[in-house]
Amino acid sequence: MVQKAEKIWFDGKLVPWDEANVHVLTHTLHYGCGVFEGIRAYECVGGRSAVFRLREHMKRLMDSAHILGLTIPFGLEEMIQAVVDTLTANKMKAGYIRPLVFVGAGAMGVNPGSNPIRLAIAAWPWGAYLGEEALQKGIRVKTSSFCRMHVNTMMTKAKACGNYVNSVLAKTEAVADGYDEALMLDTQGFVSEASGENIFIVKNDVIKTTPLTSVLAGITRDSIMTMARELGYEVQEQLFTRDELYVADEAFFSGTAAEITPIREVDHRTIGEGHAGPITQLLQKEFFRIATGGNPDYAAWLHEYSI
Ligand code: PPE
Repeated sequence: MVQKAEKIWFDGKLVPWDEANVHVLTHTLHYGCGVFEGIRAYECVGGRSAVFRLREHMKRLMDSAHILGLTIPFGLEEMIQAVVDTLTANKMKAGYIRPLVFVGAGAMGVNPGSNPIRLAIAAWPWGAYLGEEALQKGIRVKTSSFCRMHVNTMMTKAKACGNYVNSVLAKTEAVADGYDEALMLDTQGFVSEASGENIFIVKNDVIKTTPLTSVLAGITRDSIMTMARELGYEVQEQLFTRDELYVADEAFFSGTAAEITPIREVDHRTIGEGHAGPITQLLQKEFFRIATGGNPDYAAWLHEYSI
């Protein structure tokens, strides 16, 4: 269950959590044509708090809406302020933030027409996405029977609500089969991404991730590539196959919710030593140090606020 907060920002106003409701004929509820974001705020050294890469997330929200042809009735700066207002109204020093742009009620039929475009921003406390133990020990993964969408089937660069039907199918199958997460291949058969995470592998100290074809342009993915290069590692964006993953020295998932989650097993093959490898651990440590304000070189990634 989501841990309830006090207020939700809804179409320009902070409303009580229980009153942030919609009509059953809300267009997006029927056809999935909406876009969303997942953002984290961390409590920082020195008692302040910061939203991690807030501007980049809100820009991606605007891009996602643009791809779907939705015009958000709020500007970038207004939406950035709305996220901060949501956190402060709920006195949240840390948490997960979920902005959602959706097509409201009005006309029915697949054409959204002139139905209102609405924006809600909720925030709640959310610990480790795949469990605290997963961050340390790593998770067990299964290659999904579901492929990630072809680039002309769904718009994979958009963080679109409807895209997540594919994620839900893959994730529920993986969990029902006793795994922690699903790895999806693209329609050509190359490794794509997980239900809510990008993937990285490490081989002979070289870090590799999938290029931005069928995958979401993860902001954590981008942060990791920047950080890793700064730490002196070679990072490649290249297609790879599931058997290249099987023989990797290390592998991990990245995402706002999942942060950096090591992968210890794929399709019953142990990855590396079967626990978080040294490069994964180093990147995890550096990621949390940056997100909590411990590395001044990355101050530009943090949008500070105080409660
Ligand atoms: N791929 C997918 C499909 C995806 O959903 C996410 C985020 C990523 C990659 C990583 O993107 P980024 O967060 O910018 O590094 N998934 C969000 C939703 C998870 C959920 O279960 O809900 C998230 O991590 O917030």
